Amino acid sequence: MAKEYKAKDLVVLEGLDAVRMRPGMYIGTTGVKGLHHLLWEIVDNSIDELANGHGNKICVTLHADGSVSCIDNGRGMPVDIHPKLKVSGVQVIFTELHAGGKFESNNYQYSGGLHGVGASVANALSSWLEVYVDRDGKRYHMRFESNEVKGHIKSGAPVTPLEVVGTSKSTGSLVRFLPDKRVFGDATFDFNTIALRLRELAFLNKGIEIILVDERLKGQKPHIKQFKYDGGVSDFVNYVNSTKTKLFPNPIYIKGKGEHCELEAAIQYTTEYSDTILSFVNNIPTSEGGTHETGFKSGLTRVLNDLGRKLNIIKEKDDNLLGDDFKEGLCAVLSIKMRNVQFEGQTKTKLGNPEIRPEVEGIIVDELSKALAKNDTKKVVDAIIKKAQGAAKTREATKKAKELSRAKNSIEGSSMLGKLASCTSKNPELNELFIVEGNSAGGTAKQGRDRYFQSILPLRGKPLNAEKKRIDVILQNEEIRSIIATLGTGIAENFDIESLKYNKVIILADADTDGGHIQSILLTFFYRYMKELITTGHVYVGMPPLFKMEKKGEIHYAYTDADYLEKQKKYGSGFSIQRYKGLGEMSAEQLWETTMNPKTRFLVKVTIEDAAEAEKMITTLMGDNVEARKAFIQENANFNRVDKYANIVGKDRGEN
Ligand code: 0RA
Repeated sequence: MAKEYKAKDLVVLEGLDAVRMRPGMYIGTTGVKGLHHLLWEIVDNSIDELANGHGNKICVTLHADGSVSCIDNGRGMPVDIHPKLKVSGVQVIFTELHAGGKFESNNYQYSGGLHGVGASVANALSSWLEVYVDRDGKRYHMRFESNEVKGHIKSGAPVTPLEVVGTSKSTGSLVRFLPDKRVFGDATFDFNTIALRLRELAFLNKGIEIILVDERLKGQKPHIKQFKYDGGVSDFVNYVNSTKTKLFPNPIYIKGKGEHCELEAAIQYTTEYSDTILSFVNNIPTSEGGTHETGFKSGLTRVLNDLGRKLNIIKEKDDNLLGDDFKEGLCAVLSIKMRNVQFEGQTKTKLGNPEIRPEVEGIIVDELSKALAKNDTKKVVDAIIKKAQGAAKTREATKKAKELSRAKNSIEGSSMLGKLASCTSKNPELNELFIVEGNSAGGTAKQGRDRYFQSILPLRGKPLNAEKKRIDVILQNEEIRSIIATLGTGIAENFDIESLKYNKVIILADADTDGGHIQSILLTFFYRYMKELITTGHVYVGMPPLFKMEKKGEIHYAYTDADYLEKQKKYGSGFSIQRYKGLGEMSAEQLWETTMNPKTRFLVKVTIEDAAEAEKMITTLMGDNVEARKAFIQENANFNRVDKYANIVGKDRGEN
């Protein structure tokens, strides 16, 4: 019996060793993103417990030693012996790999979790992990460690059994773990990233209180944020719209249930032209939409057209309004809970389950009709339909503007191309386009480039926020027009990758907040109107250095703060240091050497995830309020630069 137990144990541990062998397969990357993934797996378990009605409070703490803990006041993880695996529930949770869903139990109706690999992945990739469980009047404890045994690392092995270490009057679970430096290097938890996700979870699970504590600040009080939203998805919509002008005071709230899913949604309209639909499946953001979003939109369109006719706001002679017309100014949060989720799409953030589309449409039709049938909602219906009618009117104008722009695209050297410094080569496979922030930096880049294959397009001011305007307005923006004309591909439905005139489109902006903002705006524009340019791998971000270190003719450039500290260690003291505040401070030769020469520069290839993230940031956080945007940028001043650096080390350097 004892032998058999050991054998089983071994199989389990081999599972965790497999995670360590190929972390990427389980958590995507071993960079900052992967590190946070460990925490999400742990937090998701607590959310599941609370969302199913057990408990109401979670506290996440970033400890000074680099570990992180998550406490909840749920029932406490199961401590009894698992009938098949013959070890405690706690041990199962942290040593068994779960392929989607929860381990063989119907205890939870639905459960979240990013990829359903479960908490065991956090254990596998940690130096140590400790669990405390309060339940049945007792306090239980168990500890796991990853130690080197005969030259290889045994991942997440129990080093103490699950044992009673005290008593307790309450119930709950505490998990604390230290991500392993041998896996994640120097990556650290980011307060803002975690706060953003915890806030999202608090919106999606109304009434649950989530607290985030950062104890890592030397000599300072811990940094604490608390999230609790009794209004749930409605509070979420109000938050997204906090700086916008609303068409009616309170979001429309919808709740319903079908054969395959449960649904909650909140809907509001603003005077904006863009739409923000934030959809979620089991608390996971579905940025690429999917069948639930499609069902939602058709339900919304159907109900509003019907009501418009009934109330004679849409006249008999007029056509029905289109789904796109009802999208203008729409802000909605759609959250569904379901089993057997199928994710699809480029970033696996698109719901694929076909049965969900008609089911969501049906729920929306029923529940939205009910919500809008009340007397006091006449004004609401009126406002929404008038807004959509405005959108329909510009639809025709938009069509014309597009045709116009397409015609102009084909005119080589039109007035819009005045600022472009073209390269001499006519070979699109070889040519590079640098989109450079600011006229003066543009000038330097023109002098510094290899004019045979590098073209420079300087951008004067900030190109306008692609999110804020209708497509016809965007097309009238000088900066955007010149980009479209320069690339030669057209946009939106007319986009044609075959006509692309450059192999690499490189965004070159200062490494400061404004530069980061311009970068986000350009990525949002590409994401929205030239998606294929990104998916086919043509978009890059250039990385100018932050520091120049010089000693008696010996020169080194450092590209991040960490890089600088490293080089200081490596090359010793006595260097004079120049900190570059912008591209404009570099000479043409320096810019070529550090940022443009394919042999020595750093380039980051933009992925569809990067662009989606930029878009999400612009859509959900920036809107059109300048103050809110500034505050956000201040808070996130480094704009992923360190992340980006992590992406390129040893990969894209000198690549051409
Ligand atoms: C009782 C039964 C089950 C889970 C839990 C309690 C529980 C798990 C966690 C994880 C973090 N905090 C927790 N609190 C309670 C089994 C449920 C299932 O897997 O279906």
